[in-house]
Amino acid sequence: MLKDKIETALNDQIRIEAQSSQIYLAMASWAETEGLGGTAQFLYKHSDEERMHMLKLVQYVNERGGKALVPQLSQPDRSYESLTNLFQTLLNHEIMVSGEINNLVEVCLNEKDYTTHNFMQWYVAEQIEEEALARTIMDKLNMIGEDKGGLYLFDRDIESISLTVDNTK
Ligand code: OFO
Repeated sequence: MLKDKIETALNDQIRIEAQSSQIYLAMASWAETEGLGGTAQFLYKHSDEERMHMLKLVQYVNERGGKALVPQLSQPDRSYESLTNLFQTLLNHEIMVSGEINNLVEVCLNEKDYTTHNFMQWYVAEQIEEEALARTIMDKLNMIGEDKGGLYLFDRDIESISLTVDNTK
């Protein structure tokens, strides 16, 4: 049985993962309308992955005798100044998420819930990968700058970048 504090913290994380999925969906849609098809596909995939992260938490909470809450979400930004602006927003968001996951891990330790602590390690590892990937993308975009040819190649290649992650585990 989950302690109340843990259940609340996990439900907060469900909301964050759902909101991440929503934000990346909005980013994907913006990219698609800007003719950035590769970037759009990358972000649609990213949005799906965040939904899986949410789902894993929903099922975990319910399996442990808690009640997962499906959250209300806020409207994400509809447009971005540029690809660099979009991916900087994504990186900042992932840094925020990593901080929230660390807080959740701390709650697990304080409450001596080692099962949830163990479950959360997947998310800790995932955040390292996602932040690293977002930083690599930002490095590339900073290198490219305003160069249209470079941006064309970036958009073509990003589609094949995978976000790590085996969500089946
Ligand atoms: Fe859920 O991994 Fe990013 O936010």
